[in-house]
Amino acid sequence: MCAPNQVNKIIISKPGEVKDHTHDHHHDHEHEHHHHHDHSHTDSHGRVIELGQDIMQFNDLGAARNRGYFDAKELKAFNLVSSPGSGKTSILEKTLADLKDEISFYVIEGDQQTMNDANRIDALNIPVSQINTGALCHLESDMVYEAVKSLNPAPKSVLMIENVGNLVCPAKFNLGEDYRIVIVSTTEGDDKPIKYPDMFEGSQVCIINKTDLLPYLNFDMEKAKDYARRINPSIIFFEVSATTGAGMEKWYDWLKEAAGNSNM
Ligand SMILES: Nc1nc2c(ncn2[C@@H]2O[C@H](COP(=O)(O)OP(=O)(O)O)[C@@H](O)[C@H]2O)c(=O)[nH]1
Ligand SMILES: [Mg+2]
Repeated sequence: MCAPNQVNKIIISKPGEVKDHTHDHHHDHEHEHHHHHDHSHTDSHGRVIELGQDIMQFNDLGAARNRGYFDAKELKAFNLVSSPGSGKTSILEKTLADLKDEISFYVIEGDQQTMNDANRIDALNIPVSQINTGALCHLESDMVYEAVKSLNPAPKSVLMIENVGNLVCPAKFNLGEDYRIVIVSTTEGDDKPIKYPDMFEGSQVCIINKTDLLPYLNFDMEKAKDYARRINPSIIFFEVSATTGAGMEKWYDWLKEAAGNSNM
């Protein structure tokens, strides 16, 4: 696997946004990404719902295109979603460090701003592309297409996509991934699944992180799982601590199998 000499960056330009901040960054590989929200898709009455439907259709088409790309490369894609700070990047860092000799990984990082997470992945010598979504609270399929093309992953590799930290918007945007993994941490409380059901409904796996903090919290593990199962009876749980490494082996076993198996 070849290590990147620089972290790739994609910036989403938004309508009416002053673009000069996009030129502040000192990275050679910037792509101006003219996002489809630039277009006016309202009807003569300016009805917002039409715009919404159009965005979803556009996203679903892009997701299908991504699927074709992933399938052609026999690549498995995992979409990691959570609230900010649940530990997506920490789990990713530990997983990549522990499995990079067994699996050929590529990473797409989505954040509103900064290269911070991509730099954390780059430090492990894993090819990574950072997408800064600006005003958008989620990744969309066309952004992932641009990023994955720039990464040009090797056949039969694994693409890890860290979505923008948010339990609402990313639920609606299919990226063409094979699996969506929702991460919750013990510090967030055990009622997240019933507060944000859409995110749990569409995820095949739920990682419960920061189990090392359980002694200090009143997080009820069984209650959290029960809430999630009410929404999605087949969801699979892994209880982990990215900090101590507890429980990570079971997650790795699942990931290795999912990376080698056909789509769900
Ligand atoms: N105690 C504890 N802290 C953790 C754990 N995983 C992540 N953190 C901390 O939680 C914070 C947010 O983690 P990060 O991986 O950046 O979350 P992200 O925003 O979901 O990518 C950081 O300060 C991490 O060190 C864990 O298992 N236990
Ligand atoms: Mg992160």
